[in-house]
Amino acid sequence: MGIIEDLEALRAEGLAAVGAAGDLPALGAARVAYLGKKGSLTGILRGLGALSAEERPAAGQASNAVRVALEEAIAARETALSAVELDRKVAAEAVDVTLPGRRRAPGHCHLIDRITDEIVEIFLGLGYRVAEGPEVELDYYNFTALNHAPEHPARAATDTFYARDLSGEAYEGIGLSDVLLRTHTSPVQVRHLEKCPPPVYIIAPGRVYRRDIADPSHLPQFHQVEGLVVDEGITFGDLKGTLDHFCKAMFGEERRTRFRPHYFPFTEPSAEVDVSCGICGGAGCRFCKNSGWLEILGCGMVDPNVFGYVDIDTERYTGFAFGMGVERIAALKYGVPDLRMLVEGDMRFLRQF
Ligand code: 2U9
Repeated sequence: MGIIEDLEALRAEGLAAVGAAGDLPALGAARVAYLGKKGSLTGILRGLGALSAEERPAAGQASNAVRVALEEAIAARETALSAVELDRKVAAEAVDVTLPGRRRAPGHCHLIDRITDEIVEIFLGLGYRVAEGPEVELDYYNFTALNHAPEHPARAATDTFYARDLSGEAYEGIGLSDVLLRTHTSPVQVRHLEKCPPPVYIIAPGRVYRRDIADPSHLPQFHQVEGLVVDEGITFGDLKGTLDHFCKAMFGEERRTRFRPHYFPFTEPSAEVDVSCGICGGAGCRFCKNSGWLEILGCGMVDPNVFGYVDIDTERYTGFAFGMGVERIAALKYGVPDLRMLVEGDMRFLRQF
């Protein structure tokens, strides 16, 4: 067979291979096989040298024509395959904008902060102001000025977190540091009375610390809201009316209150306040341990000894104070069986509020 026939066979075979290439890599392989350095066309061209001078121009032209035909076919096939490839990629990467999104629960205020705000709002509505103070306190403001005797059990290192005294000068009163983590927000109010003369109507929300082991009804860190009123002519009747209003605003207008005698170092007389059970309406049920009542706060008339520490004239002024634990109020309002659930950070629990 002559070289012209070889070239025509190669053209037909090459065009068929180009047409059969299903993707760009296959097309690349066909290009190498027919036009590459070791390809079929190059092989035939090497044979040109053996031809006579008359035969050579026609064979040269024919081989050029085959090369051009194959290059054009490859270029056209490349364009077509690229378009197919692009279509395939676009289809594979397509985003279905009609699919529903993944829902994320939005964050929100912790139950304890929300209840604190609710309590504070009720007293702001009565004209009280918010007072704040340090969580790291002096023994004087936390205990002494609040009429705690030096041997009062709350001062024991087993009940209160004391800062370690690095100076080596032990505090006389208790043989420890006089710096501690406040056990109530009452020192905020002592500091307020030192600075501001009556009339005083303040509410003191904040975090407090007691050396308790966490159990269903105790946490070593919890939150209180305390209130203090000092003015001329303040009576126990004002205290009862104020806290009855608070309980109705907080728990519902149908709720009743009762005051039981109690003892606190800083108030005299003192009382604990119960609110009628919201589950049974006071008839008695498991929630209120069959008593019909739930204990929610403590209160009393400010002890004159406390006024002595802050130089308030006890002939002219009287006052009342009260305090409540926010975790306990939250637990009562929402039926939380264990205070530890409020601080464990389990989202399945916290999301409910
Ligand atoms: C001053 C004078 C008196 C604050 C008061 C209570 C009663 C009280 C407890 C409730 C539950 C603390 O969280 S709890 O354990 N508190 O019962 N607190 S009267 O009396 C004051 C405060 C400041 C100057």
